[in-house]
Amino acid sequence: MHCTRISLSLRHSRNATVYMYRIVNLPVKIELVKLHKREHKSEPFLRVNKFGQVPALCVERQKGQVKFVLSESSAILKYLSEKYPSIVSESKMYSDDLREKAKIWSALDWYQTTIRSSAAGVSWHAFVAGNMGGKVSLELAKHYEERLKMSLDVLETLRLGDTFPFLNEREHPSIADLLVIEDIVNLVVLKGSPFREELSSLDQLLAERPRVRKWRDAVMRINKPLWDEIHGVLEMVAENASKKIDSESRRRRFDDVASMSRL
Ligand SMILES: N[C@@H](CCC(=O)N[C@@H](CS)C(=O)NCC(=O)O)C(=O)O
Repeated sequence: MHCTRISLSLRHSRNATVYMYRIVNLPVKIELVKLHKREHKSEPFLRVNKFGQVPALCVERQKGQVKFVLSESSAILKYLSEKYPSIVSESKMYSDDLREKAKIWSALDWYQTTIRSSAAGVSWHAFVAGNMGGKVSLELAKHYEERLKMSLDVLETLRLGDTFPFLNEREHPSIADLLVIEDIVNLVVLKGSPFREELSSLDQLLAERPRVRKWRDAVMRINKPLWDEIHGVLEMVAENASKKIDSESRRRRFDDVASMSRL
């Protein structure tokens, strides 16, 4: 029996892989890994992926007998695109043409050292670290924000164009669009950051970069109900954190007024 199993987290930014499997309906079983419960560092998960990170693709020979494990989202997306060429060519998210494929790889490689490293740095230091038992840091969040803005400017002026909304001026989205967008839309968590007044919000970053905003909307529209289902969790986490900050600042204002009136 040959079965493909994928371990993924819906709480964090590797949603590109889930979006892709579900859009093209790949025969992959998706297992959620709860990072906040540190399941990615648990013995059973480390037996599958020794790097202790999501996503991890795991091909089992038969139940419990692992045949092949692959980490790194872009490698997983490329592997599955090559493995299921008919499915992927129907959705046009990959290509049989070497040059077109190389353009997709180029966008994926570019993303790792630009958008990924900066956007994940901002999200982590402004919000996620606080939820994972660590400390948030405005200084570090600002440092990564500078780099993020430079990367978004390259995306706006050089990687996207006006003819078609997708990367490499493609008429159809590719696996690169699905991955590159994720770290950008994950910036929604900045709503719930204690530094939200000091940092640019996702909406501000997109308002200043109309091509990036148009591209984000186009990737969402590939399958809007599915997009909402996959990204709803993060929106909810950010919204709840933001409400908590609002109510704490209302309570502080109330306490200040109460102590002034006692003077
Ligand atoms: N370069 C890797 C990054 C994977 C990654 O950073 N995954 C995060 C979730 S988005 C994770 O597993 N974090 C937990 C940890 O590093 O301990 C990829 O593209 O797959």
